[in-house]
Amino acid sequence: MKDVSLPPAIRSTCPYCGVGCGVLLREDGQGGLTVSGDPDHPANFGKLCSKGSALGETMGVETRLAGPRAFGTGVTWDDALDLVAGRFVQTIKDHGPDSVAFYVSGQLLTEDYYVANKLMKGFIGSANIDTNSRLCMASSVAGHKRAFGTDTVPGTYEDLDEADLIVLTGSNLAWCHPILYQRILRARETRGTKIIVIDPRRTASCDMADLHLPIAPGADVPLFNRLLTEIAARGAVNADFLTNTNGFEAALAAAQADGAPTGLTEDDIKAFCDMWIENERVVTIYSQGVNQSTSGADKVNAILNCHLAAGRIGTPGCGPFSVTGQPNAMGGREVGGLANMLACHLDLENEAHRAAVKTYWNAPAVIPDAAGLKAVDMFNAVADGRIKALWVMHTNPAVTLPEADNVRAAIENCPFVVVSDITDQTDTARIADVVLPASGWAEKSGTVTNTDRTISRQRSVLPAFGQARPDWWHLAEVGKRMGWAEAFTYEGPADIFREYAALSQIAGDFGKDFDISALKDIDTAAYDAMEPTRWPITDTRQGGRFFADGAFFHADGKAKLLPVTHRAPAAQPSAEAPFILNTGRNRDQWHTMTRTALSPRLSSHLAEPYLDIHPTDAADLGIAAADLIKVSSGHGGSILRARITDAVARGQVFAPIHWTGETAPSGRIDAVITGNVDPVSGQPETKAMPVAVERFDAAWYGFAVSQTPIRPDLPYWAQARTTAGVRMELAGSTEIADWEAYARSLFDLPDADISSVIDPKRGGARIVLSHDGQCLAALFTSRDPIAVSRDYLALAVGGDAVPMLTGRPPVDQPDPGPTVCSCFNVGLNTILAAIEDQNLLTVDALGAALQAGTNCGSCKPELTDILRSANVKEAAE
Ligand SMILES: Nc1nc2c(c(=O)[nH]1)N[C@H]1C(S)=C(S)[C@@H](COP(=O)(O)OP(=O)(O)OC[C@H]3O[C@@H](n4cnc5c(=O)[nH]c(N)nc54)[C@H](O)[C@@H]3O)O[C@H]1N2
Ligand SMILES: Nc1nc2c(c(=O)[nH]1)N[C@H]1C(S)=C(S)[C@@H](COP(=O)(O)OP(=O)(O)OC[C@H]3O[C@@H](n4cnc5c(=O)[nH]c(N)nc54)[C@H](O)[C@@H]3O)O[C@H]1N2
Ligand code: SF4
Ligand SMILES: [Mo]
Repeated sequence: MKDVSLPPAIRSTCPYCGVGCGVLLREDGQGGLTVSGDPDHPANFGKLCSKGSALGETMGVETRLAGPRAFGTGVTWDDALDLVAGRFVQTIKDHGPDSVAFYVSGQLLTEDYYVANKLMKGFIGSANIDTNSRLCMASSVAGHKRAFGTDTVPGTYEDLDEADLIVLTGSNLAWCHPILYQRILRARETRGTKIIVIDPRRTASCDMADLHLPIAPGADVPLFNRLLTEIAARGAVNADFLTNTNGFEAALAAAQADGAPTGLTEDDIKAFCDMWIENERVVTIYSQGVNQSTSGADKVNAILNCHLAAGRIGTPGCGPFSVTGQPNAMGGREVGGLANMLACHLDLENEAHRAAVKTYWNAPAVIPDAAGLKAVDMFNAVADGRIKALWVMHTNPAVTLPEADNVRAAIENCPFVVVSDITDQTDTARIADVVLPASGWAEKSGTVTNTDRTISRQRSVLPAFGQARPDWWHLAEVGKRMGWAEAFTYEGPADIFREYAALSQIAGDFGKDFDISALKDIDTAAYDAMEPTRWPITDTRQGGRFFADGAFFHADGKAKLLPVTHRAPAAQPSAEAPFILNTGRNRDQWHTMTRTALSPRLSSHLAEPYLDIHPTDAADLGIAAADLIKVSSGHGGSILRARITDAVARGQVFAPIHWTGETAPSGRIDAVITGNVDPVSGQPETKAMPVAVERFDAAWYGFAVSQTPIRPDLPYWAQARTTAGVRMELAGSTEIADWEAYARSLFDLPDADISSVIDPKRGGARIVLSHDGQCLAALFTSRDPIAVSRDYLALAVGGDAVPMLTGRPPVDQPDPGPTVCSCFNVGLNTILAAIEDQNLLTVDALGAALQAGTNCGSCKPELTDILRSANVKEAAE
């Protein structure tokens, strides 16, 4: 029976990755949300991954910014907006339009993004608007444009259901697009789809793969060149389809001449080519292992060359498939949010396009005819004083750009910096002059476009937090105050969307692919009710795949195969920096963690920053498990926890990107990475950085739990939320004479009751601070990496102080161990015990026994791994 007391669910879209899953949201009556998957959304049919399932826990009242702030104090909206508009106007007057810049984000809604682009390119008259998509999708955009004459993802998600072979290259889909990965696994079960993973690391995505190719970092071009050579040699070229293309001969000649080493065995390469050529229906999915490279655009074209040559594009189960990272990475490309695009896939360099857009916007400024500053250059220009006023929206560049410490210093020294964010507790917001409170995703309305061109609505379900306002409103209010009231007066997002859809008709009339003009007269009620819908959306065309008909978007209507050959990563290992640092994502965290770190269960999957290093390398460097490691380059260093694993090859190390000044100041991995960019796309190389690696010699190591967050002054600390407060890893480089006094000042608890066991000889201490017998905080230290029952202690704070002093759970209270399944909160120790007690052999059996892995399925690869090693151990015993 239906529960009539529940408010109706509102359909919206998950604000994290580019899969673009539909969610059903309900107010829980306590200022929060309940979240479930939308069974009717074509991206996910009701399923959600661990991050999507935990959305309700990440609303973060305690970290939200409630009102505008300027120069460290709260101000009214009017004052804040006047200040921003005034400073931008003055800077432009004194130094010209190119002295200001916007740095925006693929997480903005299309309506926000559209207004930002219009304000900068049409009214300020500069192309200095770039986005974090430069760090993410730029190489794919460049590759698509070179091959297709347009930035189009040809295929749809249905292709994943209908393929015979799926190749993942530079994509850890199992962790980064989990719902698509689950979709592929279903295809594998139902129709036997084969999976190949090309990745220097063995990732969770390799778990179910038929073949893992541990490619040398940066060697995708020679591998796909080899494939193209084989396609030609084995008669797999589609001669009919080739008539729709140019450049095949030159591309093939370049491929044949390449021959650069790939780091793979001849058997592996042959197996790859055999499977690719023998399976007619093949989808090649690619992501940051391809894009984030100084040869990123060439890698994309090497992949596209193969699909074009074989004519495997735009038909069911076939095609190259660039998966987008952020929820609206695609929408940002459509509105022209990048410094080298105009709007609606129109081109800055094209005079007719510029004139049409200028007329349509009734724009006063001369629209620039050349690209503005791309992200890395933009922050170089901030550093050297060319940019004097900067507005950062919905992104955290002081953490996520290469040379992050230099970027942070540049922002600090810039004469005027505005940040629009939901919180002011970020590395970037902390150093801004003005911080404007943005409405969070569940409080605002608009549209996003996902990886397969499906436009979905985000709908507001909660009232705005404090005085927060949507990002488009920040921009429009500033635009009005800069003197352009008419152009920036919008009632709401529906107004903006209509204007945008009408502009897309102009693009369509120029022969562009991006055309949603059938929606240009949509009324606000229909906009509010809009179902997920895939573009193009015109009077004659709705959704579908591109290019099967051989019609491309270069002037002659043909596609282009490009001659590309291997270029090694820009920086090469040397005696000073012999290791190659690769970076990427964790399953349960989103980028700089401003939202996901608020969820205790997401935070317990991997609770601190780490460096994966091969056992032989670790042994050579005298690094033991759980030691700390220092990685460094010429301009920065990071201290991270050692994870010794043969998932990385010798000579390579891997670190996650998520930790910041808020959560682990030494874990800011982009401080180590140099801003070398792809010459075509401007995308920085963040996956192949030569670094020095050494053991970090700490005087002591510690683990702490506390009811309230703290910010210690130590060379290493990492903090994660728990349901009881926070848990922290610590390391110090000076000897502590009085541990009790140290603990009191660390937790700022001068008057708490204290009990302790001190072992000065071993540099060890166990200290519990309490009030009325209830633990407020506890600290455990040792000269060596500390062994205590972390997951027990993390939950015990706030409870009875006495048993905690041992650092071990009482016998009747088992320690669950680190979380593996975050949906049902199942820990490693619980899983190991169940495997042993109940003799479990399969992931399904584990699911039946503990529920682990039965909701989103994101932890299934780890469960397989645990089963494998547990059963191997048993066999050996
Ligand atoms: N959980 C989670 N999911 C996310 C995000 C998140 O923060 N957390 N972020 C979203 C965003 S914005 C993005 S862009 C996507 C990114 O999604 P992915 O691109 O899948 O993720 P990454 O971990 O950055 O990198 C993918 C893989 O590239 C491999 N790689 C490195 N160098 C090479 C190489 O030279 N060749 C090849 N073939 N592979 C290489 C790395 O080892 C890594 O496993 O994820 C999205 N989804
Ligand atoms: N070394 C290395 N560096 C990388 C990468 C890598 O793989 N390796 N990946 C790169 C990639 S692909 C990406 S996409 C970037 C991501 O990097 P960023 O975009 O810098 O990271 P986020 O944490 O997503 O930043 C989003 C910010 O927006 C805020 N926010 C949340 N909701 C709203 C809202 O509604 N409005 C506003 N105005 N703000 C909001 C959040 O609090 C947060 O501060 O990192 C890049 N950097
Ligand atoms: S796969 Fe997960 S993070 Fe991505 S959109 Fe779906 S629920 Fe959100
Ligand atoms: Mo991204």
